[in-house]
Amino acid sequence: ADVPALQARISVCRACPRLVTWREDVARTGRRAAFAEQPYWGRPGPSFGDPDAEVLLVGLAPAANGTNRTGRMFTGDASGDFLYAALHRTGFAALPTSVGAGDGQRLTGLRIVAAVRCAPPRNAPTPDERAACSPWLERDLVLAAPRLRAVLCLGSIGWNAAIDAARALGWEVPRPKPRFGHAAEVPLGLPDGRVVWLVGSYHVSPHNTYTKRLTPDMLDAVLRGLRTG
Ligand code: DU
Ligand code: SF4
Repeated sequence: ADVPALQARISVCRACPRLVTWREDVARTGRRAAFAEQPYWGRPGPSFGDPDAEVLLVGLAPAANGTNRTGRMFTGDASGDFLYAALHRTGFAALPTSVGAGDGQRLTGLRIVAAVRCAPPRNAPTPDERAACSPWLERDLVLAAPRLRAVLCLGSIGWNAAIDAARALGWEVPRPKPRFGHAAEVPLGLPDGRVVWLVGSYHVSPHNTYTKRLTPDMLDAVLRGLRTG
């Protein structure tokens, strides 16, 4: 199956009862006042970006009023504003902003996925929910694998999800388990002998960006490193 077909299957997944309830409740009755007149996506977030990407970016999970509203990864909240501006500065995104379907945004060389595809309460998926969503990440990794050079993980949950998915696929992950850190780089061995780099970055959430734990320059440096290989 190709990338759009996989995303179509993901976007109707109902494997996690708590998250199905939450994503649909927010969409029906929990809409933020500023968006009260908008239809909400209310489903798992499909990947967004270049189907032939050499870089896969792994986020944590959709935000209740962000991706769960717009249906596009990192779109409609402060995290996404910070990320797409950086993707545009570093040549991965056609536009510095991402609004939603029809805005003309386009990524080249990079595709965005998530460790968990449904918005979780308090942005905190349970271990069971992370495990339930891992097979979708594994399939996205398999589809990307022929051209893949790097997997950029935003935050430790994305980092751990990528390691778990890689191990489940039989990709070689160094032992002991590599620790997440900003600009951490770890080689993953694919069954065909190629190396794919696992790269870490602090997450683009306001918690990190407002406090300047993650600055635009820090994220740009990681993204530029991916462009040049
Ligand atoms: O219709 P389409 O050109 O396949 O694009 C669908 C969707 O995916 C659109 O919102 C742009 C995005 N996309 C992208 O970001 N980068 C690509 O290389 C191809 C599609
Ligand atoms: Fe399915 Fe993942 Fe959503 Fe759970 S979080 S319902 S596995 S798409």
